[in-house]
Amino acid sequence: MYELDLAQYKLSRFPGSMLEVLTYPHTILSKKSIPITEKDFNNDLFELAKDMLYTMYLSPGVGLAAPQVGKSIQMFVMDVDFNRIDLSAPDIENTEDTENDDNYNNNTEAIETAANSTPTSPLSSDQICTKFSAFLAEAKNKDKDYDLIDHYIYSDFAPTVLINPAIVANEGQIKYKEGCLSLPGVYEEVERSQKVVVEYLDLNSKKKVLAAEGLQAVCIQHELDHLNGIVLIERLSFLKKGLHQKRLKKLKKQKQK
Ligand code: QAP
Ligand code: CO
Repeated sequence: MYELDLAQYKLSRFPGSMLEVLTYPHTILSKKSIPITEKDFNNDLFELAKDMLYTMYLSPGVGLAAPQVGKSIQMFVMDVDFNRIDLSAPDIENTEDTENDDNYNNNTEAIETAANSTPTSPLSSDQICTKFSAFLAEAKNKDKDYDLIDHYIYSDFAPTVLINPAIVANEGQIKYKEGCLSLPGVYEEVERSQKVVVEYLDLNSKKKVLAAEGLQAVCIQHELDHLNGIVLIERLSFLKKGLHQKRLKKLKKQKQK
């Protein structure tokens, strides 16, 4: 049995290593990925899922599909509400989980901020130590699973691995500003279903059904698109697509220099 549950994440560095994320326009990103068969459920698949989760958490992202790391197979990982606290950044308002709607907005903002920010007033190592001690005391008090990597504390993990996923029902509409690790700097509103029911296999080849709404539903549809060779940019207007293509081309040229 492959256990990729919270037990692995508790009080130890979470497992895995960083994979290279392919960026648009890479040919693999436009290919339809192939279903995973019974013989593929082995340790290699488990290791890949582990590394994909690790890469997703550290990026940080909320979802990552196998084609994004160069594997054209029908698998993606997601976790839409883990916590990541930057110890080296001055305290920002700690928004508690209130209404779901607020939550979605906070999450994309958090992704956006983390991606674009260069800390302006980094704390001294002493201050970081003090902050970490305070967190540690609170975490132990609440019996909370957490992990410390660099200057970040990660907690509230709910890693999910979806294999051969298929949406079997959907309902409503939601507009959400999406990003993608394969499209650096693209944050655009896309319309999707507000609720979806997805059937998939877990890492033990066990059939699962998940009913999701809001951010999680958006994530499932975004990642399923990847498995079908559709990148977020394809869902934008002709004009926006052109602008982003131009910008991404420039970015790639700059990186090569
Ligand atoms: C897809 O995307 C998604 O450009 C997952 O510099 C997006 O995790 C599902 C990210 C929105 C639901 C809602 C993007 C991180 C992360 C960047 C991501 C970046 C750093 C994207
Ligand atoms: Co994506």
